[in-house]
Amino acid sequence: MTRPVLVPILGDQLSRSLSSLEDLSPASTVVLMMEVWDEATYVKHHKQKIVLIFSAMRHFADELRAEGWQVDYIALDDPENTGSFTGEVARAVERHAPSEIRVTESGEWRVHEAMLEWEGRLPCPVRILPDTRFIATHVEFRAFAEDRKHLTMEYFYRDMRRKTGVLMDGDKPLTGIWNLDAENRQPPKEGLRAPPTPKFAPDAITRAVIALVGKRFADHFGDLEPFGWPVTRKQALEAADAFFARRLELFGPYQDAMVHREDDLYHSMLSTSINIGLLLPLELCERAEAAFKSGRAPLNSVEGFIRQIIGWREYVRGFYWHQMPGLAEANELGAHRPLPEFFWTGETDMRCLSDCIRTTREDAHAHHIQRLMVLGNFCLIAGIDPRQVADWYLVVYADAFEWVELPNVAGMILYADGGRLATKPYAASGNYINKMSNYCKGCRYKVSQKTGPDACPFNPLYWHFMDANRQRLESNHRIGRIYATWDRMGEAKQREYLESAEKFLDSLEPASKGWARNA
Ligand code: FAD
Ligand code: DLZ
Ligand code: SF4
Repeated sequence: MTRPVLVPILGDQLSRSLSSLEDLSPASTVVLMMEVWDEATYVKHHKQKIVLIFSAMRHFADELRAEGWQVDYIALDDPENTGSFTGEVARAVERHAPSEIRVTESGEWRVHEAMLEWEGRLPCPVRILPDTRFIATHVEFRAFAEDRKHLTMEYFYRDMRRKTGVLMDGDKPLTGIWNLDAENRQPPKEGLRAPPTPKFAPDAITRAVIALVGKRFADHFGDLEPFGWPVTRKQALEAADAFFARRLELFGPYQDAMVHREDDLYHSMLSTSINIGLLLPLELCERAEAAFKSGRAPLNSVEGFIRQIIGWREYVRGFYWHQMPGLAEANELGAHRPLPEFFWTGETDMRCLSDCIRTTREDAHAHHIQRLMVLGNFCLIAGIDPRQVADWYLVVYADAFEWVELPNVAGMILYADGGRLATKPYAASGNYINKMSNYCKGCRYKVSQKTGPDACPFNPLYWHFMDANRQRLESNHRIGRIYATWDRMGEAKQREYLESAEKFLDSLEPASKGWARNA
């Protein structure tokens, strides 16, 4: 009897076009899928994230079986389960005596390091294949990054447009313009409401996983139910259809808007499906392009959506692999304040933060501008320790995998990488939040007040941050000019700002241990 090829498929690799399955036939292959304790607890993921991954894995295994593949599926409560990928691959090698292990590279450094050791530990060859669901290869990103001090996403994005041909006319951008961001960024108009995002009622498989997670991960952050994320490709395609039909049109203009309790707005809500492999990034870009070409959506929205995916998403992935492992330790601004407890409980009078944390807890999701300009901006200007911030983001979002979370946290929001990813820190006072949201109207703090106990805390914190980091930021041409305004204020006003900020920071209760990682 010929020995089979063993193909481990991880929880974020649920695509039929996976490189490890290419050229293999069901008759000569054993697919291995593993629910393992280590992955579910290396940080204490939001309960809905675990439900999403386990349920999508179980559905994907059933789909493969229906196509004739042999799937060896290890459930979490299998009594023999060793709890780790390496342990389960070793057990599967004993069971199946494969001629070879073929695996698509992992998204995360931590797992990649473990995979590299398989070859030495196991009695068969291990082939690690590139993840061809991404558009840029590691080699292409390295070539782009070489000799550049700042990497500038925009130039990388143009390379990706050229490579894919999306929104291109030969080697020129369609209509002559690469980036239409200037037409977007509109504040929300009064009463802004978007068509709802489809939510999917749990079937028997998902209900069983919900029961398992409720029992085994009760101390993890977040609401377990209602759970409505797509867990199959069919459902993910339905969610994409709804986005293209009803929300893409206004995606661009309201991309940066925030409305109290209007959680999804015009965002696609597709990141979980893309990141675990139910949808492919390029197929979504091609559908967006088709919507423009057939007159169903304007270019500013279509280009904005495509830029998020073949621009930002690809760029942060390239950046992660280029900058690891150092990125996980980066703390260029020397920020050491502990994450406040209210990030876990949502109990704060700051209405913007409490709404963003509420949607995070309820849905394991917050949209980009909430993650960037409310939660992220707060962590930046309050000087919160980057490792604690990164843990929080990795725990709380259903779409969080380190390759995409860490560059956004260390690079985009915290400037912890010293400006390699973003050319300036995204620091802002309450004015920005007031302009782009309806949060401030109902807030106990006054956004127009600059200092004192009733002032919006973002106002003094902004100047406290600028003052504390003057040495590093003054020479930055995109932000350095702000110090002229600071200097013009005079010492008494400056002292008021700094004292207000210090008072607020002193009042923050540090997070208790145990939310993010097991002690
Ligand atoms: P849309 O607004 O509809 O955007 C479309 C798609 O573009 C997204 O689905 C996503 O695939 C991609 N995208 C948009 N912005 C980014 C970005 N900055 N980086 C990478 N991809 C992007 N996204 C994740 O997928 N996982 C994360 O762990 C994650 N952590 C983040 C942490 C911080 C601090 C910030 C500022 C952003 C983070 N993002 C992350 C990016 C972004 O916020 C989410 O992709 C987005 O909110 C998902 O919702 P959506 O699908 O409705 O996105
Ligand atoms: C996030 C996650 C969780 C919670 N559990 C599992 C699991 O039990 N089995 C699995 O194959 N994958 C899981 N994942 C996703 C992995 O963490 C992810 O595939 C790796 O980190 C590589 O990106
Ligand atoms: Fe947030 Fe300040 Fe506005 Fe309150 S006043 S919602 S704290 S920005």
